[in-house]
Amino acid sequence: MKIESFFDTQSNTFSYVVSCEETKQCAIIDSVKNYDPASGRTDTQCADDVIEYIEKNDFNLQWILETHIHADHLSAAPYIKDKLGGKTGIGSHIGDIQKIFKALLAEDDFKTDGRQFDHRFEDGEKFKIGNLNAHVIHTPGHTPACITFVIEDAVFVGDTLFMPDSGTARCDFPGGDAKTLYNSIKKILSLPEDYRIFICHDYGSSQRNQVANITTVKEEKEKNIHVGNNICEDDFVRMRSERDSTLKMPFLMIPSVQVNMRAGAMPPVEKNGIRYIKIPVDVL
Ligand SMILES: N[C@@H](CCC(=O)N[C@@H](CS)C(=O)NCC(=O)O)C(=O)O
Ligand SMILES: [Fe+2]
Repeated sequence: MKIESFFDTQSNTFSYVVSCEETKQCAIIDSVKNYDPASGRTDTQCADDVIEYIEKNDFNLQWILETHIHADHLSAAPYIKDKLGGKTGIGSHIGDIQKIFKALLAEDDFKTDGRQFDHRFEDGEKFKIGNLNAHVIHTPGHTPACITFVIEDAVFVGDTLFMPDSGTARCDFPGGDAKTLYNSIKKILSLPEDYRIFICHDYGSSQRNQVANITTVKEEKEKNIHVGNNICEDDFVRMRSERDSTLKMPFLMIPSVQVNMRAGAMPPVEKNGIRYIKIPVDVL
């Protein structure tokens, strides 16, 4: 198994390509399409870097996976699928979050059964990337539909855990819940201690100048500033709620959710042939 990391400096997101060296099959986890809300223009540089890596290595793209409906960047899934093929996949609770944003955005025709994605992964579902063994753990809390991919000894936790010195993800998005996140994190921390954890965002920390993205179950268990050292549920929920009340909405929250709930597709064209992203006023 080979794992390549890609970092988007606009949203501080790590995307991954996980490949099976025997079969040359691969999966992308959490791709990024850049977006400038001032001009409404998208940019595919991040996704192109991933595509170039896959093509250069002669890999065949089997899966385009999302750990959750991201609220801080647009997914590049349809762009990548168009170039390389592959099946898109997300957690089976996707409908819960689609319903929330359908109501918020008054998208009457939008279907909330997750059909926009090729596959919806159930909790515990097993799948393959070439000869690599993978399975899914339902890890809600940051959003109701978050999942973690365990691929051999590599754990792609999305936004549940961050690096040990950075803690955990926020729980104040619609449908988020700190108690639920605490219990999801417990599931991740019960994996073997030597399993590697690959995180989805890093915003740096006071203790290091550079971003980082790889740790282990053991390190998170011992050193994570929000959940390490057996912090109890009540203390976690109190800390998380206090911290969340200080955080601003992500810069790209509104564009991200309405594109990502469509598996990365833009909203449908209007009569003039143009696609629009809506902004709900005085709601969020
Ligand atoms: N400043 C970033 C914040 C992004 C953000 O809120 N990230 C979420 C994950 S999608 C989070 O959990 N952040 C935790 C934190 O900022 O402490 C932005 O505007 O994009
Ligand atoms: Fe997130």
